[in-house]
Parts: sequence; C-alpha cells; structure tokens
Amino acid sequence: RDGEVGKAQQAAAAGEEAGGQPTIFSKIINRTIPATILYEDDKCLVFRDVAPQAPVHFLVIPKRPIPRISRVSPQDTELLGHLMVVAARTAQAEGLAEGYRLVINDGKHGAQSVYHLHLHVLGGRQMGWPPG
Ligand code: IU
Repeated sequence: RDGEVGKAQQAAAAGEEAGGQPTIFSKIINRTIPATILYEDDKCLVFRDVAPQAPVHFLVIPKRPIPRISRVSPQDTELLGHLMVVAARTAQAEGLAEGYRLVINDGKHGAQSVYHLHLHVLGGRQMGWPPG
C-alpha cells in the first residue's frame, strides 16, 4: 500500500495521472501554460475557467491528479474537504454574497472533459434548476 502511494506521488510530481495521461491541468499546476490563479497552497490550486459560463467561474483542483470524483478513496477525505473549504473562501473573496453553484462533472454522463478532478464554482447570476 505504501508502494502504491509512493508511486502515485511520483506520478504527481511528474505531472502525470497515476495510470493515465497528464492533463492540461498538470501544465497549469507546473506553470507550463498560463492561467489566472486566484489561490494556491501545497494541496490545491484555484484559477479562472478559460471559458466562463457565468460572470464568475473558477475551478478548484487538487495538485495530486485524482482523475475523477468516482475514483476517490477514503484516504482522499481530508483533501476533498479542503477543496470545498477553499471553494467557499474563494467565492467569498470573489464577492459572491448572493450565492453560487458548486459542480463536479464525472465521466461521460456528467459531461466531464478534463480528467483531473475539479470543482467548478459559478456565480454572479441567477442559476436555474435542474441543470442541463
Ligand atoms: P469539465 O467539468 O471537465 O467539463 O470542465 C473542464 C473545464 O475546464 C471547462 O469549464 C473548461 O472551460 C476548463 N478549461 C480551462 O479552464 N482551461 C483549459 O485550458 C481547458 C479547460 I482544456
């Protein structure tokens, strides 16, 4: 088990998904491609979505490249909580006092396009329900 964790950490350090291809988000994390970064710490990065679907639209991603929410394990519990706390704090810093939408797309039916886990935070306009 320690071996598996070590391997995953090595892959993360190399900017690769464990068992998968590196995504464009690995390149944003290691600054190979630019992004408008709103917050960073040792575990996560927050940046504006390049194709915003609301007046405020940013993404919260773990630096460790978990490919999708359906692949998380119990050892990710603290990290996932951290991502949500950072999402809420950044939303507050972005002035979203009237509320906002948090979204995680998973897989084909979820319309996930980048296989590096990310929380979407959308705000600055009235959202509808149900989502499309
Ligand atoms: P999805 O949940 O995997 O569908 O969302 C991926 C998001 O990543 C989507 O909103 C894209 O606009 C966004 N994005 C980005 O911000 N920068 C990029 O270089 C790429 C995608 I590729």
